[in-house]
Amino acid sequence: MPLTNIRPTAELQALDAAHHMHPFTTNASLAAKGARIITRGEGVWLTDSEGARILDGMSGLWCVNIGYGRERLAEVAARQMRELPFYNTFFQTSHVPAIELAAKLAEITPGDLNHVFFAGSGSEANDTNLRMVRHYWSLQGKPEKTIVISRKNAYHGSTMGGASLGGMVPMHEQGSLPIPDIHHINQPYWWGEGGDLDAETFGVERALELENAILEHGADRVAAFIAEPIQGAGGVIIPPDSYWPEIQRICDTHDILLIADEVICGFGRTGNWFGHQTVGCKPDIITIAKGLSSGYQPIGGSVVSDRIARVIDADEFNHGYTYSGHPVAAAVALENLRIIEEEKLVEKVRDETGPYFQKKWKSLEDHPLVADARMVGLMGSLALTPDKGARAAFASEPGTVGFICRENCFANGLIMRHVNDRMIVAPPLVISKDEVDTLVERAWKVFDLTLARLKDEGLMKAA
Ligand code: PXG
Repeated sequence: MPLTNIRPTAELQALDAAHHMHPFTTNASLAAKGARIITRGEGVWLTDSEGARILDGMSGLWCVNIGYGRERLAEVAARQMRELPFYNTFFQTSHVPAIELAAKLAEITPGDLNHVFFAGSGSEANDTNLRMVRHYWSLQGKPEKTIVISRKNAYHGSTMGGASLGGMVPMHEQGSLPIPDIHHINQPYWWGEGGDLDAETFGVERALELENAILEHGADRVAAFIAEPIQGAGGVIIPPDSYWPEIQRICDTHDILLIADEVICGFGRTGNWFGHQTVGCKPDIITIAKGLSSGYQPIGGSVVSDRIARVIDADEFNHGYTYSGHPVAAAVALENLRIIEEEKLVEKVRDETGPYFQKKWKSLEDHPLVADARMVGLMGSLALTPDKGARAAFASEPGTVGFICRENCFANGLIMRHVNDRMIVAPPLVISKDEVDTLVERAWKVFDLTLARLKDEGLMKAA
């Protein structure tokens, strides 16, 4: 077998710096420092090219739900490559993996979400959704219903459509985004933006922004509302309980389609198969990717209700990707779903490791630097703060402290992400209680180191 890391680390880093443009990275700074090169994975553990072991608290990029090193997925991929490595699904043909996977998804998704349009990623799937909801209303004789309402600080991908739907200002600043007819309302982030309101009142207030936006544009202009059940990349923002029921009421009242972006929340992450089941809403379309294949193959898709499919299927939808329903990716995804079922990973997250980790995570609030340590299923975040009583942000540029903390994590065998000054975890769903203990111990140590450095550098100041 060819080795993946036959060159010394420094040589790999030099080639990486010379030729590889990393996503969401200042490549010039990375080049000066050298990327950490990950060579292997097993369970929740990664190994780098220097042989260091790292506990992956982020499941790769929120995706390796069944953990690393699954032989079964490698075997299925090899078998499918030998049998039929590729065929398209465009011209009146289909193939076994795409058929079986679509049927399986119809089975595990609730209600009448019974139809799957495949894509290669979450971004592509959201582009599909954007085109599909507009086309749907057009076929219903309402071509002016084109506006999609989304939220500030949402993440829906990096394509033109995905980044426009997302509410990330630094993304919009590059490349003249958002594209027309996409509007953003405020997010239900109580800890950071709730002011003097109690969380539940704030949740309703933020949901009512949707109704106000619909009334402002006119319901006859608004096609859909898109949202992550729990925002992931935005900082694991868990909305107040009052938020989603109000959103559902507003979508129903005004006949606005609801798209739940399940790219992170799907496939057990929140302790149910899908995040919308956890927050209690009934989407017309869900976006899936990541945990669909546990990241072993790039695949995403849109699962669509009977109501929408009936309309879309009556006409030719001029849309599709070469790799829509790619046979190897579909076969691997199907096997991944079988593993999630056989090992009862959704139930395990809901009843065992989820509640266990949630309690441990909450205990991190005893650390002087930490507040708002919350977790749903195995998706959690906490705020680093100079003054938890005041729910204060740091005086430094947002993200300065989070970045220091993340670097400390990396140096201490733990991967956590930072979003501004929130720290995030979303470990593989196979994480054991012992591994949860290790993660929390390492996190505590990292917060100690971070606090010491903040004091040294005079950064423990509130804005
Ligand atoms: N929707 C959601 C909710 C996502 O989290 C996408 C769509 C896009 O999926 P693709 O497969 O096109 O990447 C995502 C992706 C981060 C981070 O830093 C999160 C994502 C991607 C890259 C980085 O948290 N989520």
